[in-house]
Amino acid sequence: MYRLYSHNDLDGVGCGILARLAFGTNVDVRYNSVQGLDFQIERFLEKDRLDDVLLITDLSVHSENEKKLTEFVDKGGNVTLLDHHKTALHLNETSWATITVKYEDGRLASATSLLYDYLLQNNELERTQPIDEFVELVRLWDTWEWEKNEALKAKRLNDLFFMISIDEFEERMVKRLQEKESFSFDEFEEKILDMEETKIERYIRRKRRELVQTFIGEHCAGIVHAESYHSELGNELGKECPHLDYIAILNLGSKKISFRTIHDHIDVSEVANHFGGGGHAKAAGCTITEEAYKLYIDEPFTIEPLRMDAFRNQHNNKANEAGSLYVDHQDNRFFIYLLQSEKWVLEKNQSTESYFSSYQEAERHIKRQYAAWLVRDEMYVQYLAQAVLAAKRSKGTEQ
Ligand SMILES: [Mn+2]
Repeated sequence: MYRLYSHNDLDGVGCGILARLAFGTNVDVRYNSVQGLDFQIERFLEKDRLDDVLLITDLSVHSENEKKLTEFVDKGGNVTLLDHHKTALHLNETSWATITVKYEDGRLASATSLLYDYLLQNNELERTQPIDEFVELVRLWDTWEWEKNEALKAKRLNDLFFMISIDEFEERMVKRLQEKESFSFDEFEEKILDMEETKIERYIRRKRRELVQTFIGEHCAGIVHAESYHSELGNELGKECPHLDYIAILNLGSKKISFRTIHDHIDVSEVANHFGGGGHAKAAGCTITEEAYKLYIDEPFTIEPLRMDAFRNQHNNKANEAGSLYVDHQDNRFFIYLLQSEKWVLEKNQSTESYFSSYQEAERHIKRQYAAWLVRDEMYVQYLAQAVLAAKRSKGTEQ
């Protein structure tokens, strides 16, 4: 009997699907959370199943289980662990684990792609076009390579994974990979994926209007309360407001904060760490401690949401050398214009505040310090007319 213990995300379940294709009913597949695997392994080892073939994918074991698995293998047990997480690299020292973060050609590995290679090498599975495509989509998703390759199909595969149960997903995929000549979504799936996409877009637009910004420590943080779609929200809000160092997404029900950043120079795992949490450089989380409650909920509670830049302007556009006008909640007016090559002037209420070598730097400054937004054309025209008039009048009094 084969046993596959894998992760309960798309990459982990991708491994389950490949195992199903290779071993049919002769495999017992269990999906675990990161914390759940060690418990599952302990139960397996207690039964001392020397006839079984144990495969562990997309997860790693703690040091005590590492020791126990080595003992189990030494007395004849059959164990293979395949993973691609950097944190598991030390397991390469054992005889039963292979951790591959990157392929030789530079592509990042995923558990599903590693298990596919393994099954092909051991002649447990035959290479086919649809399986190739499916494995590549899972790999693109799990390694985030889909973003730069704009492989939307990979994102949609993961969306589908979350919309139906794991059992149904597994069943649908196994059937498709056995029967079809290429991998695609069926009509029903396309329909619900389109609906889901629209729903996410609307959700993000609504949440954008609730976004507030404040300085927490050295960082300029965007704060939003949301229960769902944290990855999409963090990504979209981050891209729309690149002056924010990171986005903190709060869920009061679960008492959790998710941190997301689009910037390479920000490490949100350090932010999460400060409150006893952890994660990756671009995505991390923690529970809402008393300190975090004060900083992310209590103090920002009275801050007005960050307004959006006017987007249908003909005249008041960004990086306009003749000038762009912004305001803030205190009704301060900010005017940015080009004085000479690489010298942009920032005026606050018509007196020069500072100089910047690029428009982007000037805008970043007023957005971070004042949460200012680009105003609509009407206000821009009014502002310029008043400035012209004021100049004429002051000239008139001189004469
Ligand atoms: Mn993975």
